[in-house]
Amino acid sequence: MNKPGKFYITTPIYYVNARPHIGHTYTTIVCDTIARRQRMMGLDTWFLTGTDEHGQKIERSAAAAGCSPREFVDRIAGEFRALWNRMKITYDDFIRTTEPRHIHGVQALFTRLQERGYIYKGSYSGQYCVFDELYVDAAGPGAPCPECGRSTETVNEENYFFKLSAMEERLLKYYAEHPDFIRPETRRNEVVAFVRGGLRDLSVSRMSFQWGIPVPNDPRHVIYVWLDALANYMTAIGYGSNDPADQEKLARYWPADVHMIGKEIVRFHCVYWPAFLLAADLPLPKSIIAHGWLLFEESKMSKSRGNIVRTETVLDSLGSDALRYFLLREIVFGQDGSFSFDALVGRFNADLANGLGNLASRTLSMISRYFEGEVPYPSPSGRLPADDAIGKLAEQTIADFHAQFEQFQFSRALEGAWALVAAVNKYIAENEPWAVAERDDQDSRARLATILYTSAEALRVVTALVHPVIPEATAQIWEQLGLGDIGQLDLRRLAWGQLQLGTKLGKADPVFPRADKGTIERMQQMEQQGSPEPETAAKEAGAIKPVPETAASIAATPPSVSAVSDGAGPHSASAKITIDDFAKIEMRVGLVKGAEKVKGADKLLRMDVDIGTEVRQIVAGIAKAYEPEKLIGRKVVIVTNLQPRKLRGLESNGMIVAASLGDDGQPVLAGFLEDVPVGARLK
Ligand code: ME8
Repeated sequence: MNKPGKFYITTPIYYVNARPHIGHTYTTIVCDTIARRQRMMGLDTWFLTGTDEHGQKIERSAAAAGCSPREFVDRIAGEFRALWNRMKITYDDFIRTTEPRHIHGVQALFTRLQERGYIYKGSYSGQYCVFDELYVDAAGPGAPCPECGRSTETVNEENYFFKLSAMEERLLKYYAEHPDFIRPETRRNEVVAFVRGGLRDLSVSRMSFQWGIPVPNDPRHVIYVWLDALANYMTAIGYGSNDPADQEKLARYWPADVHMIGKEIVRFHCVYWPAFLLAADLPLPKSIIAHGWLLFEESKMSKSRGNIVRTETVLDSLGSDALRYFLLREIVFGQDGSFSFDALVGRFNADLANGLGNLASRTLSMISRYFEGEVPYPSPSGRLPADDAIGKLAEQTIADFHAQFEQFQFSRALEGAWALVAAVNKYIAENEPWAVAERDDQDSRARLATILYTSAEALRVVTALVHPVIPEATAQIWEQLGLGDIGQLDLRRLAWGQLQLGTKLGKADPVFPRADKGTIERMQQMEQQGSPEPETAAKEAGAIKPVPETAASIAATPPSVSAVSDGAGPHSASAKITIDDFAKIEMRVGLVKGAEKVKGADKLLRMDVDIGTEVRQIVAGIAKAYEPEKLIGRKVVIVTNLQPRKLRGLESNGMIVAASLGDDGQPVLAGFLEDVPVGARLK
């Protein structure tokens, strides 16, 4: 179903059990870039993002944070929105799954599936992974989730089921007839293989918790969080509403052109979502594009692994354009890619400050100096092959850039644009306009005009092409070129030679001041110090899994919500956990055998702690409060069954328990008045 002239793109709706990090930002930047470009290509574009706010994981996170689910989701959803606003992400709508419009839409979809005979009542007995919100084939109580390895929980419930098994053939037929439906090819093959392996009916309701959308006419059940979440793509544009304006919007934009997702949620988007839509007799999205993971220290950046980079750190240091450029240029779209501060600063200086920034400032300042700030016209006589070569390269770059962008090959497209930047910088160096300007004859004046026109025109072409990627800097360069508001540009018409003679330049200011040597270290320090993470404890408790946590983050956690509280914070009754939950945490008496400061991290201490059975290395954020020498020989409390995590390249194998005082979370270590043997368990 083709609707020419419109383009509808979505990000996943992000879980609100963790604050946004650079992984979420990556998907959002990719979508924002595509949306900006499609608008510049004249398409009526709708860009949707939002937050996924229901489910057991969120309910537990809120309980652990000591607030109501409503307060909790409002706060974190607000943080996502604030970050996107700060980055000037051009989303047209932000859907929250707790909004009435969404709730009505999901219930309407559920009813429609029921009426069409695809939902029936049965009972489910098996394992459920709360972290993935996924029913899994796992051996029994507590068995690890095959997807993520975390403990699963046993569910014995009366449930509503969706007849997924009935959709096998239809899905396979659909994939075969729509080769572009799932991209890239590798993901498509995985999905086809998965469906060929056989589909079982899917439980689409839960009874064991409340924080969800009630099943219509049976409010003891809430609707399965993935059926709830996936429907956002339609409810946000009016599905389920009777308002004619909503219906018009739905008819205008659905089906979506692109659902952009990370590769770990392919199954939900490429099997469940199309199955729901086929069963409901609704049109399917045109394409689902799965990108790879952003890795940090070789593993997927995720809050639960404790290896995230906060987006704010990069924004505060280098700005949003730098991050956008880096992520799109450095990562081959579709594949996993590593994030590092070194690479970020390296690219910033080489490509933005020295490359594009330098081209802009030298070209504009020479036009100001030699032609009183008015674009000179290239003289028809005395042209050299080098002048024409730049024009040809620019034309080729425009064509390639468009083709590559359409294929989501962002890094190749940018590589091509920067090859043009490098060629023009080289052209300027070789043609030495400053030397030509010294000569006072008419031919030299004409030559100077040609060199500067050629440079300025190439700058204009690159600026227009990369505007969707680095919108702020390019808007400035555009103004400095005297071209006004870049938002008015029609990218379809971009061609070589459109810069008008006599265009009056605006005021020239450098757009990318070089990052100095200290930038990397400052960013590392900002990450080290972090910002208060109110959901840290919450998220981990929500997942009910081993928690890679150390006092480093506890110390940075405000008391009211920290894993260890000074008792000052408000804790509601809903914050209670069962004795079984508590029993999962193994705490033992440890003896500090050695302690030293971690180089370059003023908050961290590295300790060797004897826990009775072995000596563990533990890294904790207590260096501001404790001298290392004074800790040696001290008995402390260690959480011993946490997954190890890396801090500053050092593995921390356990967590030291501390109270957290005041606004800055000053840590005070837990200890004993009586003598206790090393290795004794706390219960
Ligand atoms: O899965 N690298 O939400 P979520 C690249 N609510 N992308 C990453 C990333 C990383 N390290 N970490 C996160 C959910 N992302 C569901 C989605 S949609 C109907 C429901 C991005 O908060 C990537 O897009 O876990 C990934 O798919 C998404 O965030 C997962 O966000």
